[in-house]
Amino acid sequence: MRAGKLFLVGVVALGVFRGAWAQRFVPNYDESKVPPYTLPDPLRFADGTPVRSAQQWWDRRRGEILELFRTHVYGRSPEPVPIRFQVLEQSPQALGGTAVRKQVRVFFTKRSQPAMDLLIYAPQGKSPWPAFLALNFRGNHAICSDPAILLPRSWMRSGPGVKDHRVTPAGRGSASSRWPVRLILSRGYALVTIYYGDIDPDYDDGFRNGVHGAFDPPGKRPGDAWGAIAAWAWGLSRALDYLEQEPLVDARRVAVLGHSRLGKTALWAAAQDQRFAMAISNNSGCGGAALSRRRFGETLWRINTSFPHWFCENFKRFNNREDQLPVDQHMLLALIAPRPCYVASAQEDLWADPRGEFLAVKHAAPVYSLLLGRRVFAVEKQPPVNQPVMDVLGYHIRTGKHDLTLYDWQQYLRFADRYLKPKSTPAAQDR
Ligand code: GTR
Repeated sequence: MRAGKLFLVGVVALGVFRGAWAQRFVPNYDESKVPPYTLPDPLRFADGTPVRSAQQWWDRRRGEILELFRTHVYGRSPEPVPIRFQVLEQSPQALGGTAVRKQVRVFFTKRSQPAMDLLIYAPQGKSPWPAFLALNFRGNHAICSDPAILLPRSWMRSGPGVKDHRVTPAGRGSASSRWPVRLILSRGYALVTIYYGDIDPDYDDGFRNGVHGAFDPPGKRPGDAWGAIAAWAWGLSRALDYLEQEPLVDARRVAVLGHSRLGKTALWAAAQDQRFAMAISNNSGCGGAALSRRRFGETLWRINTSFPHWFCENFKRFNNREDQLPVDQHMLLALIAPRPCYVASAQEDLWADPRGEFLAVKHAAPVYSLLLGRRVFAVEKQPPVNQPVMDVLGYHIRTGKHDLTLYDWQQYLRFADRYLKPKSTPAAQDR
């Protein structure tokens, strides 16, 4: 008993100490203090020889880079599993008779837990529709005030309408500013969203709950075991498995989108799963679109200290040793090539290093150019605020804070109009 108590006190003290330590971190926001760095070249094999053709990229280099991210950054996910699903609810006359709504529970195993609830809104009329697939932070019911949306049953961190980590109806519509549902539908897209905590609750529990608990073999976790970001990304791929059998959605025209930690997740999902036709990273920052070597704003040490469960254990070896990493985040974007990929920053979101996000796009561009046989994203300087650049790689920095806004969505819809609408799917044609 005594030893147990002592242990508990120790663990709590350690937690407090770690928290205080993390708080003392002073981020660098001064461009002149960004250390000099050399990025690894996505178009050179591990042995230093150049990648000369698209064929060589597909045959060897892409696989090498994917392995490096699995081993050192996000960890290795389990193989896909056959999913089961149950349609929980549907209505052909949702949102005041303007939309089709469907809610589907997807199970990863033969058991009832863990399971994720997909909320699908589609325009009325002739399906299948191209779609945005996006995880959400606060529950499906928070994206819109539609009273028919089922409440999540999973653990949720404190916030509007959450009591003792359980969701109450008070949270309905509380995140609706991030989800312009009617606009998305009016433009001819479906929206599919899932509460990310259904896949894996976002706290450091030693990987016991969520899909980790269901799929991790017993015993000590290896250094490259999947972290939470990899788990959420794996869940997105299982959602796409479901969408392949969903008549409302054209699974060959799905853009995977995410904000912040879920932007990191969207990128890793698209990098691994080439069925995603498009990737959209909104303010994803460190471990997402931002170059780690710049150490501007959030650094690897800081992210691995504040969120020890997000990446694989091996990633922590690169805390304050960014130059030793065999990859940087431009190579994550390169893994998505030649599929359309859009990265968005916000001017006041220095923590996420807007310039580092832009530079990752720029340094991924040579891979796109090689695969598409033309110069892609010929942009030398970071564009001014609110002036998006849209090639098959897209980028904008908008005014304002870390958030997913209507302005962001308006650009994503334009981008999707170019690349996800029939007659204009260059990625599909080029491949
Ligand atoms: C921050 C974290 C960022 C970003 C953000 C979010 O605390 O430092 O990397 O992921 O959370 O997801 O909201």
